[in-house]
Amino acid sequence: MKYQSVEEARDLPGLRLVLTAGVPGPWGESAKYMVRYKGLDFVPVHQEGGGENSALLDWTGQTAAPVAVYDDLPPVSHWLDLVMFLDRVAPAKPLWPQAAADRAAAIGLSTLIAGVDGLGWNRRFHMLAPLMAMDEPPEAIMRLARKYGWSERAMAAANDTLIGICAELDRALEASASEYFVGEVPTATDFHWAAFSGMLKPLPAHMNPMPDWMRAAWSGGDAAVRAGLTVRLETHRDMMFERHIALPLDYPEE
Ligand SMILES: N[C@@H](CCC(=O)N[C@@H](CS)C(=O)NCC(=O)O)C(=O)O
Repeated sequence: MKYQSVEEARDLPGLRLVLTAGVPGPWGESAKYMVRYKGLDFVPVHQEGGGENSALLDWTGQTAAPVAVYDDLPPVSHWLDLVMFLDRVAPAKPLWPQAAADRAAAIGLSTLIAGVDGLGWNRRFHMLAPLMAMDEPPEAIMRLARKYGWSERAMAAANDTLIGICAELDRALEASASEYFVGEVPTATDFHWAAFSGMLKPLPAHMNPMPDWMRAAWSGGDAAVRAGLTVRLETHRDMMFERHIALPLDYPEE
């Protein structure tokens, strides 16, 4: 996989997927897994995590990854819109269940994983904490802290929130009649969990060659938080990578 720059990609036809270079950002990873699961071709486009990303801002009205842009349709940059959008442009292998109650359950669980104040959101506070404790945090860190709601208070609440989220995900999986969170086939929730669970226990280096600093941050933290990754939840994650997601993960620097 090789990224195009925003300038190169913005006038191309078809699907462009903006991804953070060099790290397995779980919002971008899960988007990529789902695009590939659907068998869609896409042009990967470069985003610099924590960077200014001014060309991306000019193109899509925001600076984070992922963003999906299809032909001349409006850019889609929120995780929920992104799943809805993929089901719209490629209805085969739907990522949400059809039945309303199942759909509501899957979207609710994905919100706990990928949404504001969800698993990824709170685990990011853990990553930012040591950097925000520096006398002069780097500019990129300050930018991320501002963008993603860092505060001492948010950080203080993160452990309990994470423990509650993992308990609910485990309960949902236990209650499911299949190996997937909701229904008999994978939904977006299963892909979200596969990507975001790495923030509690990354896949080994030969499958996920992530930078050491990030592996350390994602492997660390309070024991009760890490224990939230139950055997059941980890088994589900491994099943997803065996059946539905290509390894090793690829997120080149350039
Ligand atoms: N708008 C996105 C936000 C996704 C997100 O949090 N992206 C992060 C993680 S990969 C990111 O791009 N961080 C680096 C940055 O903002 O520069 C959503 O809520 O779905």
